Amino acid sequence: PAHGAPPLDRALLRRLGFSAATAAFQIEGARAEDGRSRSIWDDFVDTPGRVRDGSTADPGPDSYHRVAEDVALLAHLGVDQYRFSLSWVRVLPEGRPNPQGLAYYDRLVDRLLDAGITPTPTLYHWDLPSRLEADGGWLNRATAERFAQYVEVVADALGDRVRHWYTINEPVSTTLQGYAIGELAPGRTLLFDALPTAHHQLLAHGYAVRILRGHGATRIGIVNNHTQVLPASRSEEDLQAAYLYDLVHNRMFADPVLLGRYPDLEPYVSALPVHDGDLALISAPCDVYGVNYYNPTTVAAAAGPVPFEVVPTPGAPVTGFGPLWPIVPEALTAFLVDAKERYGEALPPVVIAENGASFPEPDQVDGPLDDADRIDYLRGHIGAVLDALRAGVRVDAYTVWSLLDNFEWADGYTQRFGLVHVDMATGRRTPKASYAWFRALIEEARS
Ligand code: GBH
Repeated sequence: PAHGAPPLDRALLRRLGFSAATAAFQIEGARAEDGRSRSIWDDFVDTPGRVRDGSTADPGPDSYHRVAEDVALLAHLGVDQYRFSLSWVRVLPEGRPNPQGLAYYDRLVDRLLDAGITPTPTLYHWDLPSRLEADGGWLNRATAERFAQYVEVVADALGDRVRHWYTINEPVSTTLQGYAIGELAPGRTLLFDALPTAHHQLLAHGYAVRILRGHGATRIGIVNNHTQVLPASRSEEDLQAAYLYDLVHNRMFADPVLLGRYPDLEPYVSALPVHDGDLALISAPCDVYGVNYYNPTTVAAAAGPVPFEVVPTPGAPVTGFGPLWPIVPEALTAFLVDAKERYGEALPPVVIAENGASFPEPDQVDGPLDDADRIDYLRGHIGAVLDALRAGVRVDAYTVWSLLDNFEWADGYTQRFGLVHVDMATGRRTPKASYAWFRALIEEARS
């Protein structure tokens, strides 16, 4: 309960940096402005039937035109860092640098620095240029090389002021939901044939690390989406299914980065297009390891081409996404403790790069929304991070998804994650009760 829970331990809270996150396509709007070209998400939202409410992310929160307002919200919140993403199609719309697109990120970075907030941009949060998808997208190794060219441009433009970078956001979501089952852009349904997209995204990460190091970056990390996997029962079939799901969802993306090898997942791993030297590049040391964490996943055996299925977690309350989004803060502690045990010294300090929840909320408000359920969720999960600290896991920072209500991909505006409510018709921002709560928490940690 929002008002009855024990207070969080201040000595431990002091050890964390605090941050809030967004992503370019989800907040910027202005899809056709200043020379921006099209990404796979433009194609996805312009295809009827793909997005639940038919929305197109434009104007959405319209952050392209509201830099000052967004930075003021961050400054008042008191965060140390702001995690946003850079739009590849603004920066290199036709494969050549676009000064107007770069100028937007210049303004944002300068305003953040003026406000004493560390910019921690993500290089890639799902908006692949359409022209690259036409050549196979992440199925094509050349996309990783194109990505390296984009990173050079960004690092040249911002590297004098930006030292902290995230490379790729949730490659697992792109592989599984984008290319395997088609719920996200580019909407392909290749099932296990999607796995080369995992390797090529990890390769892109490796190129980025090398380039950013050459530009003086001091804090680099990938951002993986992790979940604690729970078998639906103790039956041999369900245990096997849960093991496989953990390999595909968690370890396929963590092991190569942290250990320099893929997990044993035959016959799929030997089919990966790995060239000599790739794994050395992919596993070059990073300074932090970004973890997005939302919920545990209960997995049962299934018949069919994919031998597992996700099922509801018994006894757990759920978020606005429904039964497959259970709220179990202890599962975050368990995941972090397991990761420490599995990876040992190979695991750099963890940054929780996203954590948050959507609940049914109105499109319009006339004052601060009393989102007590979000406060409970955040308090529970920050408490779970403190428990991980107690257990000796190195956690560096905690990031809320999200600063603002925004375009929630295939769910459009039907799911709202913000600390700040956004009226999508007018762009008007109204901080929710959770914003005031998070602000007070940061203030307490700093007092
Ligand atoms: C993260 O994705 C993303 O990094 C962020 O952009 C996103 O807004 C946030 O989390 C919240 O979703 O049909 O039940 O699968 C996590 C992966 C992909 C999970 C979309 C939810 C759709 C709901 N998300 N998915 S469901």
